[in-house]
Amino acid sequence: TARALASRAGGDEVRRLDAVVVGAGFSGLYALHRLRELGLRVRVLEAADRVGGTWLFNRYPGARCDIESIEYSYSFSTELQQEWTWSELLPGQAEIEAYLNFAADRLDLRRDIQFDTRVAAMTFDEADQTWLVTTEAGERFVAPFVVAATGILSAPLDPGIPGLATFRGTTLYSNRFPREGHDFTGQRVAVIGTGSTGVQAIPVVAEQAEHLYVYQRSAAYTLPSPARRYEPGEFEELRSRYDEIRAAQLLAHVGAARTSAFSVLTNLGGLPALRTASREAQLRAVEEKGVVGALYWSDVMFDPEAIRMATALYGEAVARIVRDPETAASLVPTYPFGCKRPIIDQGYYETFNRPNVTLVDLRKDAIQEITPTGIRTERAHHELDAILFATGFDALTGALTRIDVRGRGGALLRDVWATEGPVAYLGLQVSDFPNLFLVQGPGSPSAASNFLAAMEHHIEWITDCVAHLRAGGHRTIEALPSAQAEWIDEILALVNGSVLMHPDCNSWYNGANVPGKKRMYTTYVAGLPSFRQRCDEIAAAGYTGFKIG
Ligand code: FAD
Ligand code: N01
Repeated sequence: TARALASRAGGDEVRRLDAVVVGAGFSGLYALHRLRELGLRVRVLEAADRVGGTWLFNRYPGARCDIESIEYSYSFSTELQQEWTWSELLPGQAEIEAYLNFAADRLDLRRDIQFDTRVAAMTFDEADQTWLVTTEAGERFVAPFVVAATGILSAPLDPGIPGLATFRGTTLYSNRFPREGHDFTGQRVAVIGTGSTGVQAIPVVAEQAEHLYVYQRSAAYTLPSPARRYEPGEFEELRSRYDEIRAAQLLAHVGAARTSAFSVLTNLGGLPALRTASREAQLRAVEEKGVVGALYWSDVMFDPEAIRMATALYGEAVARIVRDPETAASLVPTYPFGCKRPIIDQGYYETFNRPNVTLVDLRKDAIQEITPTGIRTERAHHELDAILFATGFDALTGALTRIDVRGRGGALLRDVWATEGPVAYLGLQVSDFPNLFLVQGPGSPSAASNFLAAMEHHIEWITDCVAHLRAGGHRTIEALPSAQAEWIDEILALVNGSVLMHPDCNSWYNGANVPGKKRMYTTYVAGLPSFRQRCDEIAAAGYTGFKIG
C-alpha cells in the first residue's frame, strides 16, 4: 500500500502532500492557486518543461483563440485582470502563452510546479485512502486528493498513415510544433487535416510555401473570424469595465457560447426557419452575411430537411468565393452543420484561389502511403519537403487513459471508459475513483462552452469540496454509480434528436475520430449557467449523488 511504501522508503522516496495536481495549463495553475489558498501542501506535476499546456504545444502558424481575450482569461483575480494588457480581440497563441507565464509569476506558482515530470500511474490505496502518484522517472507522491488538470485536447492522435516513418523531409505536428517555429518559404508542403487547426494554419502556410497541398478527408464548415488588433484605448476601456462585462456576458460573438451551447448556432444570424424561408430570403441572407447566412437559421440544429437545405445553401455561398467549381464542390461538407465545434477562419476559402494551393479531396482520392519523398494517393504522388499533421486529439479521455489510473478494487479507468464510454458525474468524478477530480471531464460543458469560464467554476467547486471535507473531518468523496448513470442519461436526453446525434457526425465530440474508441456524446449542452447552478445546488444540498466517507 502507499502507507507501507512511504514507511519503507523512510519518508524520502515517497513524498507526502495534501494534493497533487497533474498539468500546468490554465486549469492546473488555477487549481494550484486555490488549493494553496486553503493552506494545502500541493505539487503540480507537468510533463512539459514550462507552463502553458494547449498554448505551449499548439504553436503552429495561425494558432489563435476563437473567444475574445477579455473572456478567455482568468476572471478570479483583479490584479491579473488589471495588470495584463491584451493587444488583440482574439488572442494568438504567443500572447496566451505569455499571459500564462505572467499569471504563473504574478501568483508565484512556479515554486510548486515540477516540470519535465510525466505521471505514469495513479493508484488509490483503499486502506490509506490516498492516491499514490508515480512518475515515468519512478518518483512517487502520496496525497489524499488528486486534481487531473490533464487537458481535454492534450493527447495527440497518431495519424496512422503507412510509411510515415520513411519520409525524409520535415514532419511537423500542429500539437507539438517546434519551439523555434518552421519557415515554409520555398517548400512544397502538405497539410493533412482540415479541422479548426488545419483551417487556421492553411492560409498562413499558403503565403509562405512554394506549393501547398491540402489533404482533406472531411470538409469543414468555417465562419469568418472577427480577429483584429484592439484600437488604441479600446482594451483599456474594456478593462475598466471587466467585472461588468463578465457579469453581463455582453460579448455577442462566439464567446457567447458561455451562456448556452446552442446560442452560438442560433443567436448569431438571428434568422427564422430555413425550411419555410423563400428562395429570395435565403439568397439575401447569403448575400448579406456570406457563409454565415447559409447556416444560422433557427431550425438547422433539429430539422433534417433544414439541415439538408443549409448544407446546399452553404455550397452556394462557398461557390461564390472559390473560383474552381470542382474545388468549391469538394469544400462542401457532407455532414450536418453544428455537429462539430464551429470553426473560425481568416481567408480560408480565398486561399483556394491561389495558384500555389491544391486541394486533394481524400473522399475521391484517398492517401495510400507516405513515401520517402512525398505522399501517394490513389491517383497521384506529390513530392514534398514538409508534412504538417493537423490531425487532432484523443479528446476528453485520452490524457487520462494514457495514465494507469486504478481506483477502488483495482478498477482501471482506461477499461471503465472503454466498456462504458466516457462516463463521469458532472464531469468531475468517475465512480470507483474517490478523491480524483477531473477538470471539465466527460459530462461537463467543456467543448460546448468558453472553456475558461467553465473551468474556473469547476476548480472553485473542487477546492470548495476539498475545504468542506477537511473541515468536516471527512476523508473521501466519490460519485455514486446511480448518480453518474442518471447524469449521463440527462446529457443524452438533451441532445437526442439534434444534429449532434446524427450518424454522419464523426468528431472528437463523440470519440468517432479515434479508431476503436467507444462512440458516445458526453458534453452538457444546456449552457454554463444552468450547469453551474446544478453543481452548486448539489454541493449546497450536501453533495447529492456523491458518497462522503
Ligand atoms: P491543457 O492546456 O491541455 O493542459 C494540460 C497539461 O497537462 C499539459 O501541459 C500537459 O503536458 C499536462 N499533462 C497531461 N498529461 C500529463 C501527464 N501524464 N503527466 C504530467 N503532465 C501531463 N478552448 C476555448 O474555450 N476556446 C478556444 O478558442 C480554444 N482554442 C483551442 C485551440 C487549440 C489548438 C486547442 C488544442 C484547444 C483549444 N481550446 C479552446 C481548448 C483548450 O484546450 C482549453 O481552452 C484550455 O487551454 C485547456 O487548459 P487545461 O489546463 O485544462 O489543459
Ligand atoms: O482536430 P480535429 P483539430 N488522414 O479533430 C483529419 C480546438 N481548437 O486539432 O474529420 C487524413 O477537429 C480529420 O478528418 P475527419 C477545437 O475545439 C480550437 O483541428 O476525421 N485526415 C480532421 O479534418 C477543435 O475542435 C481552435 O475526417 C485525417 C482533422 O484531421 C479541437 O481543438 C483552433 C486523419 C482533425 O480535426 C481539435 O481541432 C484549433 C488521417 N489519418 C483547435 N486523421 C480555435 O479555437 C485525422 N484527420 C480557433
